[in-house]
Amino acid sequence: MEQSRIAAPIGSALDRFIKSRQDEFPYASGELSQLLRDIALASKVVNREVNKAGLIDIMGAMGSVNTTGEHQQKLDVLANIRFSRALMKGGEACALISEESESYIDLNNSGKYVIAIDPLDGSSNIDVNVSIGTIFSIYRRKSKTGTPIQPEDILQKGTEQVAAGYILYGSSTMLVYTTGHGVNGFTYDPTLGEYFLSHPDMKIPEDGKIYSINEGSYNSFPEPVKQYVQYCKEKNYSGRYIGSLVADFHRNLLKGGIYIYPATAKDPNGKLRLMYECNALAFVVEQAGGKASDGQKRILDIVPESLHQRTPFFVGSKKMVEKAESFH
Ligand code: P6P
Repeated sequence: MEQSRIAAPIGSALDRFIKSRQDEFPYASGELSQLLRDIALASKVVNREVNKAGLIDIMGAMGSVNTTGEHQQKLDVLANIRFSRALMKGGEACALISEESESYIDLNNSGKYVIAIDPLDGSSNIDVNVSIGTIFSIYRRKSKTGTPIQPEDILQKGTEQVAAGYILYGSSTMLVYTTGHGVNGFTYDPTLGEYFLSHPDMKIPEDGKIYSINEGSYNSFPEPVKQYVQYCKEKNYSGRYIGSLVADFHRNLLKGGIYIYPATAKDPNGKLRLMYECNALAFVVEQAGGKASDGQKRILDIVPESLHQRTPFFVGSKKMVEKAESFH
């Protein structure tokens, strides 16, 4: 019989919390715990740079574009370097999939885990001081450790995630993650350089009255999406769209709501990427009692065919996602 877990008290430091939950990780002898610590450490460095963005000349686009054609802001590049370095030095991850890298990065070590990451999502908001975020997924490698990375290590569907989460660099910085045993949120105290448990066992309200979608693309939405948007208007729901996925997702997680990035004329498969944006948030939202689909199919069941593949994304309160799906 599973030992009833004593809830960690609010204010527990992240390190202590991770250690106290280590027994939840099957056959992990501390590597996954260390990996979560490596990610948290990198986020503290990125947080410092995000908060200084206005002071040091790292604002604004770096001129280059990333693998998916989006203008790279300097902080994107810095965040990618910070997370890659932390994971490489940490030694627990053998490969890294990143929005900022065309193909996966072989970290040349015998780590048991593969990380998929969007180092800084919503970075076009940096210059206007809007919240931005990091999104990450953790998978176990399928092939034998110490052998060359195989395609089956890299293109894994969302149900294979062993952990996932995000960091929100907002009015306060928060780390929210799951290892498949619920969702816990930690708030960063920069004066102590530590994350503390502030939102234990997070659950998304089953229903809500907030819908997040870029209605500027309304004319090119698929018919079912147009019908759902009209439905939201008839119900007098609130439209809330920050233009930063992690910020919209986090607000909806706390208050109830739905975020939709559907197929549009510009992005016929949707704009968001399966491997390092949608899968992680789909895992978190399901663990919090919510739902995530492409409008019809469960996100976590989508078998990836390429690293940067996009998917329409409907994520949030279970009843709201189901209502949106009912128009399809
Ligand atoms: P649009 C940011 O580029 C992002 O990936 C998400 O963070 C955000 O929700 C979305 O794209 C905004 O896209 O087309 O509405 O500006």
